[in-house]
Parts: sequence; C-alpha cells; structure tokens
Amino acid sequence: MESPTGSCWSLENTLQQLVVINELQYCLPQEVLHAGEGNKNAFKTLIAAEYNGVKVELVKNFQMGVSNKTPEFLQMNPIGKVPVLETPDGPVFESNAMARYVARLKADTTLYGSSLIDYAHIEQWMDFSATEIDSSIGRWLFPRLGFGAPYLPPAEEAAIAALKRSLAALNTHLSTNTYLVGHAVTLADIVMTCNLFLGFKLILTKSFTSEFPHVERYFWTMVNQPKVKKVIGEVKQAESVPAVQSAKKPAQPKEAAKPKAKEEAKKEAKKEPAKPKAAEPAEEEEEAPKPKPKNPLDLLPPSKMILDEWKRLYSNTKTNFREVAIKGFWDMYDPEGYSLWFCDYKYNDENTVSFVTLNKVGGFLQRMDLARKYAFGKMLVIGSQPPYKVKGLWLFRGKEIPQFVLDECYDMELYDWAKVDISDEVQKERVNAMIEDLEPFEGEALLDAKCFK
Ligand SMILES: N[C@@H](CCC(=O)N[C@@H](CS)C(=O)NCC(=O)O)C(=O)O
Repeated sequence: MESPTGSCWSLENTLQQLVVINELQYCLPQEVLHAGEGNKNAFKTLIAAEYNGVKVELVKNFQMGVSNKTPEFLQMNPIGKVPVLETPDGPVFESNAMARYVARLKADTTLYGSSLIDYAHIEQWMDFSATEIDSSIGRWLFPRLGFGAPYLPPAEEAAIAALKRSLAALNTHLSTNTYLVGHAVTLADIVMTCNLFLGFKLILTKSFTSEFPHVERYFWTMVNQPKVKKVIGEVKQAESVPAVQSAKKPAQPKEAAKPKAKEEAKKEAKKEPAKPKAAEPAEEEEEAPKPKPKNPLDLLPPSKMILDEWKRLYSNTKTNFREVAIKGFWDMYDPEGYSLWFCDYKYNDENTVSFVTLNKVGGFLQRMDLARKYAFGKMLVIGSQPPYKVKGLWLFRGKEIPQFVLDECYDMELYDWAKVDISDEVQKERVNAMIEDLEPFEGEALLDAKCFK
C-alpha cells in the first residue's frame, strides 16, 4: 500500500492514526455485527473484540435467509452473505476484513504481532487458513449436509486429500510453535481456530485428527482460552462424519418472523446485547434440527460380543497374537449378532501405483467412519509389485452388511463381497491370517495392511 507521499506504507504510522481512532471510539456509536448466533465467521470479529476490549453488538433476531435478503442488508453487502459489521464509518463485509478492522481498533493491540515480519506472517496464516483449511473443510462438509456443490465421491476424496496436506503442514509448524506467530495469540490464531472449529465440531472426528497431534493440542488450547470460550462456548468434537443428506432448498421466510428494519434491529441490539452460543453451520440456523432417527442396528437384540472389547483386545495385544487376540476373537464372536465378510476389489488391474492404491484404501476407511460403532475391518494391499491386489475382511453388526453402509459408502460397490462361512475351517483360517496381517498372504508379500477400528 502506498502513502499519499508515495513512500511505503508503515505499520507504525497506521498505529499512530489508530491511537486517535481508539481514543475517539468511546464517543462514537458501537459496531453492530449482522449474523445469526453461532456463525463461525462472525466469531472471528467477536473474539478479536474480546482480545481488544472493543464492544461489538450482535444484532438481535437475525434470521438467515430473511434478514440478509432485505434491501438494507444488500446495501451493506451486495452479495447478501453474512457476517457484516456495521461501523460508524460504514459497513464492512468479509469476515477476515471485519476481524482485521476490529483488531486495528486498538492502537497497541498485540493481535498483529510486534514487527512487520510478524504482521506478514499473521496475514500469511490467515490466508492459509481461508484458502487451504476452511475451503477444504467446506468442500468435504457442505455437500454431505446437502448445501452448495452436490455430493460427489471423487470431489470429496480430493477435498480430504487437500485438507490432510494442509493439516500436515500446519502440524509441522505447530510441532515447534505454541501459536502461529510469536508467543501469544494473534489474529492468525483467532481466524485459524474459528475455521478449525467448524471442522472439529461437524466432521473432523478424533480418528481423523489424531494424525495431526500438534493441531489437536493447538486447537484445544485455543478453544479453552477464556476470551475464545466466552464467545464460542464449550466445544465437542464430531463423533462421526455426517451422513450424506439430500440437497437443501434455501430457507423460506417464515410468517411469524418478518424481517426487521435495520434501525429496529439495531435498537434491539443496543437494548440487550445478544450472547453468542455454541455454533451451528450458518445455513442451518433457521431450522430446528429434527431428532436423529435411531440406527436400526441399535434395535437388534443385545449381543454377547462387545465390539469395543474386541477392538481393545486387537489394539492391546502386542505378543502371542494368535494365542491371545485371535483366540479371544473366536471366543467372543457371536454369529447371531455379527457377520464376517471378505471383500475383493473388482478393479485390481488398475492398481498400478502403490501410493495411489494405498490412498484409495485410506479413502475407503475414511468414508467408513460412519460405521465405526458397528464395524471392524482389515484391508490388505497385496503384492510386492504392481498391479496390487486389495482384499479385506469386515466384521459388521447384524447378519447382513448394514444397509446404511451400502447406501452411503460408495466404495462398497467397488468390491465383491462374500459372507464368511465360519463352519469352513479354510475360510476361518483366512480370517485369522487377515486379522493377523500374516505374510506371505496367499503366497504374496503385503505392501500394507490397514485396520478400521
Ligand atoms: N467469505 C465470506 C463467506 C461468507 C459466507 O459464506 N457466509 C454464508 C454463511 S457462513 C452465507 O451468508 N451464506 C448465504 C448465501 O450464500 O446466500 C466471509 O468470510 O465472510
């Protein structure tokens, strides 16, 4: 940015000007934030305001799909998206710009670091957070929730791969840094946390995030900072990847809740500052969630086999695997409550590149996340050179492959499935070999063995 004299823009000059703005702010009207409660993009502004001691009021009775369609709102943001910050000098849209504005309202803010290079790094991580993290989470999450782009498995796979790549880079950075820049919370951390928040809350299960332990540590540290917690509330990590839902129609205005005029809304906001609560995706704000129907597998008669006990036994057996884990498995196995299945990839001749084959299997296991409560699986990538064979063994609750798995995990149709006949000792031994990663398997070396548990 150039100053009127043509010299380079200086952070110091701007900060000096902001001292004046800061001193003036007490006699100016307050900032008003237009967004529904629980909007993670609005949280950026609210958290920055907490850190800077700036008063920002959340407009009351904001109704997504209604309030943001009024002519008054469209004057503030022509694209009609939320959030928007109304300032004494006019409206600002784009949540990062709004958060920057609030960060700069305080002259001696620490949110922008203490040097030009800190400032550049803060901007760097904010851009990274928006373009590499938030966009990949959105491309994975929203099609599943029926918003935006339609759900397409290859597009989902690409989004997950992009997200993993970005999280791996973030994880490396955070392995030697408590915060993104310097030794204290900056605006970069606020923006990154809000973006991760949506992911952790709605789709990034523990089994997904455990690959990125430094990101986990960072996220939980951030959301437990008192000033962050005050805005976003208690955070609970997603327990499963949401099932694919059919596309949602845009919200229709409701009879009872007519859009409020800007002035009226503003007046109400001033009367009683609204307290933000735990978030929902903004698009869902206008509808109360329907009670989730019970999974039919939960209605089956109880089984003597406790899946988690088997998973624990599998994970904790380090020696004498045959005698302990495999024997334990058959002692527990309940053919009335569970079934075992072999699967065989139909297109093994396409498995010509090892890492692509491994990614394919990794993607399958990722998408099976929705069945974690009801399944255990082993997937073997077989062969020491291409084309690799992919074969697997699955244990499912119930006597058949659960219908919701067939419906929602598109990989299922890429495999031939055969129920294991446990009265056949040869088949039983094949089960054992697969659980155990026995090598050679059917005469060949294993490139990899992945477990779903
Ligand atoms: N880049 C914008 C994204 C804003 C955005 O996507 N807002 C969503 C809700 S979180 C919205 O208003 N959607 C309604 C629409 O697309 O019409 C920002 O960071 O503020």
